[in-house]
Amino acid sequence: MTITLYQFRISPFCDKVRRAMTLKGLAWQTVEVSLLPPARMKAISPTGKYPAVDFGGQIIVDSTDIIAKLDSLEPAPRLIPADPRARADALILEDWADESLYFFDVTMRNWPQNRAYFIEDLLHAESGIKRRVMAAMIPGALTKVGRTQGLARKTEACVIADLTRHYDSLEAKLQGRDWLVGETISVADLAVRSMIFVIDRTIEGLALRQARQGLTGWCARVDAATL
Ligand SMILES: N[C@@H](CCC(=O)N[C@@H](CS)C(=O)NCC(=O)O)C(=O)O
Repeated sequence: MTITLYQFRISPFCDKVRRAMTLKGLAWQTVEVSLLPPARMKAISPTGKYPAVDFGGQIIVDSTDIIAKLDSLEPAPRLIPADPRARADALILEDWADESLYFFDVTMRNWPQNRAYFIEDLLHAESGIKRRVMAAMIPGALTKVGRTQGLARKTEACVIADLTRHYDSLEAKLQGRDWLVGETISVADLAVRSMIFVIDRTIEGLALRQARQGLTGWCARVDAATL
């Protein structure tokens, strides 16, 4: 079966799916999606969000659903734990990464001191007039997303304090353990690592992560298994 990943390369949700497929030893092809024109974004994914994966004609949208499909397609190694309590912990952590940590990416990468890097990451596949239009649009569009969710309404100091608390929680959770849930790598590790990967591309996020030994060691462990 041919597997095609439709992606924005820099999206942490797409990174999560790529890591899952690598871990499972699957082969896939990649199609980079353009942000313009907006109508085209719904050509493959009805929600206009990516990743979307075409599994031999069956399109699945949303990294959580894609990972469930990958577990049924190639059960080893299993990413969604079989044990009900471990499964609950892994899925709750995945959702926390996707719905909370993600907004630190959206908010902090859009701060003026981090923006040039962000625009470069987002627009790596674009050129010419399309690139210039998008570079002008992106900061405003992301500010709107971040303010609607709420995090981008906070001061930089408050956002950094919130991220510090989250990273302290992860550091404590990882003390004496290799993985976030149970004894093996799971979807929780992939989801959280993918978010930290993009938050690392901010000056403040990188400094907070590098100051935590357990978290940094775990990042290297997840990368060794999934990149
Ligand atoms: N819950 C979705 C979130 C995917 C998502 O938000 N992707 C962003 C890129 S990081 C996107 O496609 N945004 C385009 C849009 O919102 O129109 C998942 O896990 O796949």
